[in-house]
Amino acid sequence: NGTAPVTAPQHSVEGFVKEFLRELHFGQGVTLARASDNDQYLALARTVREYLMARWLETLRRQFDAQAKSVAYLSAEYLLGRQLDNALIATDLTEIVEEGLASLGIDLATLREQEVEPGLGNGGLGRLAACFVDSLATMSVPCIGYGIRYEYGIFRQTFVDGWQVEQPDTWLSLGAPWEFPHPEHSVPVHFGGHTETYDDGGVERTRWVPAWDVLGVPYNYMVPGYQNGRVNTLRLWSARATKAFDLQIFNSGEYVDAVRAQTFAENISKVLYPEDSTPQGKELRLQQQYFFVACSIRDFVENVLPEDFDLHDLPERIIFQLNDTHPVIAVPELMRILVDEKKWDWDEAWAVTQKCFAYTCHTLLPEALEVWPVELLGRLLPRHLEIIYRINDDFLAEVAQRFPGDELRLRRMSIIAEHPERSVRMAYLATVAGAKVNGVAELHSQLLRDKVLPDFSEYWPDKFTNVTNGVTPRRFVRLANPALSELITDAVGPGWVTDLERLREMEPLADDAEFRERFRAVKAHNKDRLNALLQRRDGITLPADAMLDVMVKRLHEYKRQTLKVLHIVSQYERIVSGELDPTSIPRRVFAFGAKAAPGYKMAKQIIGLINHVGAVVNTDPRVQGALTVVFPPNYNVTLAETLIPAADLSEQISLAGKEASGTGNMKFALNGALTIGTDDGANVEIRQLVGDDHFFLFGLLEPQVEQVVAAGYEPSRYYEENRTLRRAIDLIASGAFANGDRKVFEPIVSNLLHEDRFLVLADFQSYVEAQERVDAAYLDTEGWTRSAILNVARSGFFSSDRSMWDYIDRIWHAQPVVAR
Ligand code: 26Q
Repeated sequence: NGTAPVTAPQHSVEGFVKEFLRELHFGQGVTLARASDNDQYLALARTVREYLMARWLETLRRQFDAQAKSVAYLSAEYLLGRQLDNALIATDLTEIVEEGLASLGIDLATLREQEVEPGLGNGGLGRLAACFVDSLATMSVPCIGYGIRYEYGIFRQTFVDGWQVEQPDTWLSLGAPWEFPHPEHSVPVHFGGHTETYDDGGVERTRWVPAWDVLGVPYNYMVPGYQNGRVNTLRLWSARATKAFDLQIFNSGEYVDAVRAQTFAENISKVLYPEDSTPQGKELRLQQQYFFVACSIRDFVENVLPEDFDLHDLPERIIFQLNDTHPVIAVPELMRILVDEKKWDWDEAWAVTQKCFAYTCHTLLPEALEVWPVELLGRLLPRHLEIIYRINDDFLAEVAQRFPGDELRLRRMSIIAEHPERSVRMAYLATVAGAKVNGVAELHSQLLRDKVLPDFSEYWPDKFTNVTNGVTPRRFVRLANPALSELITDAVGPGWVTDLERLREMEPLADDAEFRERFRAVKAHNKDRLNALLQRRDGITLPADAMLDVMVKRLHEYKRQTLKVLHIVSQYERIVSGELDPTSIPRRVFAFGAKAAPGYKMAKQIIGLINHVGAVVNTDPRVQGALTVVFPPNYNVTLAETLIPAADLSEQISLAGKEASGTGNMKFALNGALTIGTDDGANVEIRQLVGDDHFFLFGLLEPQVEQVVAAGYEPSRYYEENRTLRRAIDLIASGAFANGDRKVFEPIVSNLLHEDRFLVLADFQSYVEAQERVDAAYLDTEGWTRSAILNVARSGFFSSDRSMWDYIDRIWHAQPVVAR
C-alpha cells in the first residue's frame, strides 16, 4: 500500500552480496560465471542504487510535507563525473562492496573503470553546477537541478600526430543505470508560429499560436548527500517527437519523411555544444535553452507544487538560479505563463517574476556575453520577444525618469542592442529581471560591477553581490585522494568532509617532521597511482622523483597555455645551448590536459605545439630527463581525480582580469599543490588565505593590464628586448618542433609578435622568475612540504558547502529541511 515503508538492502557484506547476485540474475539476466565486466558493473550500480532509494523517497516526502522553499538550479550543463564512486562514499558502502565483490572473485576497481562519466558540460561552469547540487544534498537543502540530458556529452578527444581529433561521446551506449526515465510526466514545448490578440470578455489579450512542438521527457538522477540520509533530484530533459508528429506520419502517407521529422524533434537534446566562449548564435542552441527551461518551469509549477497552490506565493516557494545567461529565456516564459495563461495583470506578474530569479555571471570576456539576434528569437519564440520588448520599454521608462534627458544612458542600458544587428543582450535581461546578480570571486564581482555592468550597478547598487566559487570536498578530496583523506582524518577527525574549515586544525602539524614525512608519502603514493593510470590509459611513463607541474583546463588564449610552453621551450633552449646545466634544476614533468572547441583554430594549434614540443624535448638526450612534457588526451573529471592529488605545482596563469574565478585552482590547493599564478579570479583569495610565502605570484595586476593596453601594447618590443624570450620564440619559428617546417607554427608566432591579446610576452619575464623561485623552493624538501600542508590546512574556505551558505544568506533565503 501507499504508506508501506521502502526499505534498503541490509548494510552488510551478506546483504550486499545477496542483492548484487539478484541484480545480476534478474536485472542483467546472466549468471556470475558468464557475466561480462559490464554486466557486473550494471548489476553493481543497480544494487548501490537500491541502497539510496528509500532515502530518496523519504527526502521527497519530507520536502513535500515541509512545503519549504526550494532552489531550482537552472543549468545547461552538469559535468557530473562518475556516479558509482560517489554513491559508494555517500552510502558508506565502499568497504562492504569491496569485500563482498572480492568474495565472488571480482575486483571493485575493475568495475569502477567500466563507467563512462556523464560529461554533460564543457568545464568550470558545468562542474560548478555538479558541486553545488552535491553540497545542497549534503546540507539537506531542498534543491532540484534542472538541465538537458544530452545524448552526446563533451566530445572525446584523441590526438593524431599530436593534433586534436574529436570523437562522439557515446556515454549511454553500454547502459545507463543511474537514470530513471518518466515518460508519463512528459511536458509539451512549443516553438515558432505567431501571436495574435483576442477579445476575452471585454479584455484584449494576446496569445501565442505556435507552429510546432516537441515533448520533454524527464530523466531523474539521484543526488545523494554525504552520509546524511538525503537524496535530492537532478532532472534532465530529453526531447521526443509529440503525437502531432505521429499523426502526421499516419495521415500523410509520407511515412519515411515523417519519421525524418521525428528525428528533427529529437535533435534538440542530441548534443552538447562544445564552445565555452565566443558562442555563435546557433538556432539549435536557443532551441535547447528554451526547451529545458520551459519543461522545468512547467514541471515545478504543475508537479512539484501542490495542486491548489496560489502562484502569488511563488517567491516563498522557489528561487530559480540562472547558471549564466543560458537559461534566461525562463524570465519571459514565466511572464507568458502568468500573463497569457493565468491572465494576470502585467505588473502583478512582473512583481512576482522579479522575486523568483537570480543570475550568476561567469565571465568577463565581452565576446562571451550571449546575444541573440531579434530576427532569430522572434522567429523561434515570437511571444517571448514581445514580452522582452515590453520588459525593456518599462525598464527604460523607469531609467528615463531617474535620469531625464540622458539618451546615451538609455541606449547603453537597453536590453536590445542595435549594432551590429538588432539583438537581445541576455545578460542585461537577466540583470533587469533578477533579484540578485552575482560574480564568482571577489575580483570578478568587482570587475562585473565596474566594467561589465557599470550602469546597472549604479542603478541598483544592492542588487550586486559576490559568491566565491567552491568545490565539493567529497569528490575532490575524500573520493579522489583516499590517502590524504586518511591522513587528515588521523589529524583532525572525520568531520572535515562536511565541515572543511576543520582543516585549519592541521596547521600546527606543518611543523611536525614526522607528519611531513607522512604527507610526502601520500604524494608519492598518488604519483604512483597516476603513473599506473597513464601507463594503462595512454602508455605514458612518468620519470621517477620528478616535480609534477600541472596545467589542466579548457584550452583558451586567455588562460595562456602558451606562456607555459614558452617557458618549457626556453628551458630546453638554454640547456641545449649550454647556458643551463640540466642537473642543476629539479627534474620536472610538465603535464597538460585541455580540450579545444572544435572550431577554435588557434586553440587547436596550441595543442599541436604542446605535443610537438614534447616529442622533441622528451627524446633529446642533452636534456638528461630534466624536462618531460606529458599531455594525456581527453582530460575529464575522471582523469582529474587521479591527476590533481599527484600534483606538486598548479598552474593558474591567466591574464589578470580575465578568469572569472577558476575552480581547478581550489582543487589543487586542497590536495597540497602549490600555486604559481597571477592575481586573477579566485587566485587572489587563495593567496590571501594560504599566505604569500606559500604561493608563487607573478605578472601584471589587473589595473596595470589596462594601462599597458591603453598605452598601446607592442608585443614585439618584449621580443626584441628580452634575449631569453627571443631565443624561445625563434626556436619555435625555426621549425625545430615541426621537422624544420617553419609554416606549421607560424600562426602562433605571428599572433604572439603582432597581436598577443592576452599579454603573454609582457608577463614572460615575471613568469620565468617565478619559476626560478619554484625550482629553488622545491629543492628545500622540508620547506616545500610545509607549504603544501599549509595550502591544505588553509583552503577550507573553498568548499562548495561554504558557497552554498553564502547563496542561502545573500540570495536564496532558503533553509535546510531537517528531520522532525
Ligand atoms: C553559450 C552559448 C552558446 C554555446 C555555448 C555557450 C557557453 C557554454 C559554456 C558559454 C560559456 C560556457 C562556460 C563557461 C565557463 O565554464 N565559465 C567558467 O565558469 C567557472 C565557474 O564559475 C569559472 O570558475 C571560470 O573562471 C569560468 O571561465
